[in-house]
Amino acid sequence: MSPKILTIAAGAAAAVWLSYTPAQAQSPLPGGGTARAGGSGVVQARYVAPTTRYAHGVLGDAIEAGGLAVRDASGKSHVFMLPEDSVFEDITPRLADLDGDGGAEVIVVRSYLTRGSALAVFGMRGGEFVRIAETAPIGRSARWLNPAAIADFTGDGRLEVAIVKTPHIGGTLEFWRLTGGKLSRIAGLSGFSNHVIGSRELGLAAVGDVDGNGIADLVLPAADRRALVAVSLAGGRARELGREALPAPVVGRVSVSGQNASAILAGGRRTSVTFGDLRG
Ligand SMILES: [Ca+2]
Ligand SMILES: [Ca+2]
Ligand SMILES: [Ca+2]
Repeated sequence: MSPKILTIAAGAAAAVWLSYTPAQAQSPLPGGGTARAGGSGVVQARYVAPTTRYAHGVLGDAIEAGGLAVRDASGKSHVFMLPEDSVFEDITPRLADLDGDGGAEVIVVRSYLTRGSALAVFGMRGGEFVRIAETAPIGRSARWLNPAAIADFTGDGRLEVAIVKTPHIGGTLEFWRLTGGKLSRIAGLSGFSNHVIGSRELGLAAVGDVDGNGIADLVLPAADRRALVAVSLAGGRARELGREALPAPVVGRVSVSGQNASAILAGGRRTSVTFGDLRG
């Protein structure tokens, strides 16, 4: 068996695949997961080609991924190998149809060794697996971002990607959309965190309709993780809907149902809060 393992994006930074054997390119990231979706685009994605070339380790070890392996709707496999200047600093890629063409794109965290993390989108274009768009990196080494959720937060029927930049040092919540093959920032709010440094748990945020207006809202911890905050992006305007204090910092998964949210706190217990008086 000799699967075709590499597609190089036209116009993207040169992939350095000659320094990797096919076996390395198919070796999964330790502890990484596989994302799956239906539709006509990418249907399966995981990180591969573990590397220690970025000594950062916010995800509990200094082993990150040098490649992104996917399967497309026709059953073909592709691997995108990053050049030596960057890694995928993440655990499981996310699949979502960001441009509404019926096929999922892959949403990933790409960290540059000297410039920190960027949000990047890969996907199928003309039968090739390519990098579609990427934000500018944060600008310094060891500055990371954690995607919070992907949903239609504006209410226009298209998906937005919510991320928290630098969640360990006073994070900024930002909403991004893919339009015309580019990522554009819709809005941002400072004062959030959705990760505990060194933890493998990335899910400290959840989507629900907290104010009952039919549009998805995001619930995530405040910067000190001692409160849960509900944020709306209805109509493209980011605003805080409510904030509920907690007896200990959030360390685990957040969930939302209507006005109620819950989270795992330090010490291991799950605590619930209710965002009051938000429903008209
Ligand atoms: Ca798509
Ligand atoms: Ca939208
Ligand atoms: Ca809502």
